[in-house]
Amino acid sequence: MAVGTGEQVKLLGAWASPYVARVKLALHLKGVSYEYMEEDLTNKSERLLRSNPVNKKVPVLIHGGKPICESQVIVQYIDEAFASVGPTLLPADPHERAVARFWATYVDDKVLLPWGMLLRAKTDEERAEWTRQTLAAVDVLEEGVRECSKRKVFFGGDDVGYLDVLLGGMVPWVYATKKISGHNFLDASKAPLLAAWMERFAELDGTKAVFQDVDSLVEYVGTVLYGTTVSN
Ligand SMILES: N[C@@H](CCC(=O)N[C@@H](CS)C(=O)NCC(=O)O)C(=O)O
Repeated sequence: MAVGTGEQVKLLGAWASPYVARVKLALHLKGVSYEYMEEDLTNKSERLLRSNPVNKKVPVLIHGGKPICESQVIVQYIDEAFASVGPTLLPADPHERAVARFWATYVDDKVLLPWGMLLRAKTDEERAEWTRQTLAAVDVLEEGVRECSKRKVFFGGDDVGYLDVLLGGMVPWVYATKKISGHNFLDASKAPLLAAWMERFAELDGTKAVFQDVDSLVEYVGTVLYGTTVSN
């Protein structure tokens, strides 16, 4: 049962997914209980195909039998549907809300995309190019979030907010990527604000319950993305 509504909440996910992790983070931070259903993405269930017929991807949140797709949309939905419980994730001010959404979209389009390609790269040239693009995007992100964070503890202010949750899904992947490629994308010398934020975020009780084991992610990249084992 979900806190505050009485309607059942189900999450279709895949354990390694940073997009699924952000939805779990939002549910945990809000204190919404839910049933988690792991999908085999090589053999998608009827439930997934029926719930997300357009993209056929996880995460999908099913609330009271109705599916909601796309992690950013889901996190916003959780904030609105469970407004009476837990912290409010999106800022109250419309402009601040728009800025948080802007950077969330930037993270997906400009940071996660080349990062994912880097982890799938087959040649050194490809790897170098995707690394360059990811590092360039992180540079822009560091400056952008510096503007909107107003020197508060989290991007949401004194408490975790929308952008924290969206970036938070990447945290275990930052550590896994470092083990795999040697690159720490949120290195304190290059992205001091993001690096300090990551340490604070990783220390929260709610995040530890959600974060994937880093060595399992490293193994996942070797066996699932490459089809071989990566030594770390
Ligand atoms: N934009 C989507 C991306 C979700 C996504 O890429 N999910 C991956 C797992 S990390 C997936 O379901 N892949 C299955 C497929 O592409 O067939 C979101 O934010 O929810």
